[in-house]
Amino acid sequence: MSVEETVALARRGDRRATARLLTAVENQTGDAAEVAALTAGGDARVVGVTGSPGVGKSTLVSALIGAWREAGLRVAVLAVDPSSPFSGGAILGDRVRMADHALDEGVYIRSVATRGHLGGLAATTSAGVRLLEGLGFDVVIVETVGVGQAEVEIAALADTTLLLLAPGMGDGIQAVKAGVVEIADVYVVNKADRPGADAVVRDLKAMMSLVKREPREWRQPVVKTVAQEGGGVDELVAAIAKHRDHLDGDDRLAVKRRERAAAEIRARVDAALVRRYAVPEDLAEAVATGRTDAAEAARRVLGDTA
Ligand SMILES: Nc1nc2c(ncn2[C@@H]2O[C@H](COP(=O)(O)OP(=O)(O)OP(=O)(O)O)[C@@H](O)[C@H]2O)c(=O)[nH]1
Ligand SMILES: [Mg+2]
Repeated sequence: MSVEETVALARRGDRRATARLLTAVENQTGDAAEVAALTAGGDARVVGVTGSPGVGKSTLVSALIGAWREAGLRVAVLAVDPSSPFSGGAILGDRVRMADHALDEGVYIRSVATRGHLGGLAATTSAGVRLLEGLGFDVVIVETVGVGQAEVEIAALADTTLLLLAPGMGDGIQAVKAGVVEIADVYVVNKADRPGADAVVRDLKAMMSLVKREPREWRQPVVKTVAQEGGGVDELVAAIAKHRDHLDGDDRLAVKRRERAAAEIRARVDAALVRRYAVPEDLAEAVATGRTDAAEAARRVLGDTA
C-alpha cells in the first residue's frame, strides 16, 4: 500500500494505518519524510498529563476522552513511560482502563516504546504528536509517568500541561524538586474522594502565593477530580479551554510551537552528534587511568586539534 493510501485510511480512523505511519515517523524509516510531508499542517490541542505512578493519569485521560468525544472531537493519546525499558505492564493497564474507547474510531491510543529511537524520546514523541495532528485529531494527549527530567521535556511539547497529584502520595515536594511544578499549567488534585485532598489543594495554593507573577501571566488553577467517576472532569475541561484561550491571546501559542519545534531539532542534533562522535573505548580507558585528561580527550573525539 502506498503512503498516500495509508494516510487516507488513517484520516478515516483506521488504526492499523495510523500505527503504521507512527512507526515510520518514530523509527525514521525510509517513508518518514513522505509521511511527514503528506500530514503537515494539523491543528490539534496538545495536552500533557503527568504525575507519579498510580496517581490516576490513565483513568483521568479516559474520562477526558469521554468528555471531548461528547463534544465531537477526535482524540489521540500517546502514553510514554521513560522509566521502563519495555512497553509492558503499565501500558497494558492503560489499555484496560481505556477499554471504554476501544471500539470508537474517533479515538486512537498508543504507547510509545522507550528505547532505540533516533533523536531521543522527546523528539520521537514530538514527531508522533505532529503526525496525529496532521491526521486530523483535534486533541492529542501525551501521558507521561513520573516527575523527572524526561517528563519535563515531554511536557514541554504540550500546549497545556496537567500535573496530577493525589492525597497520601507525598509527591508535592517531589514535584517541586523536579521542577515539574513550573511547567504545569493546571494542577489536578485527583482522588479527591480520599481524605487529605483539601490539604493538597491548600499546599499548592500556599506554594503558588509565593510565586511573583506579571499581571497578565497565567495563574494555574487547581481542579479537584475523582477520575473514575468523572467527578470534576467538566471543570477540568473548562480550565484547559481557558488556558488555550490564554495562549491564543498575544500569540503565545505560536511562540510555544516554535519552542517545541526548536526543542525537537535540538534533540535530533544532539542524538546525531552522539552517534557521529562516539567515544572510543581506549580513550575512555586513558581518561579513567589518568593518562589523558577528559577535556583533552573530548577535543580528540571532536577532531579538534587546535
Ligand atoms: N479512589 C480513587 N481511586 C482512583 C481515582 N482515580 C484513579 N484511581 C485508581 O488509582 C489506580 C491507578 O490509576 P491509573 O489511572 O492507572 O494511574 P496512572 O497514574 O495512570 O498510573 P501509571 O500509568 O502506572 O503511572 C487505579 O486503581 C484507579 O482505579 C480516584 O479519583 N479516586
Ligand atoms: Mg497510566
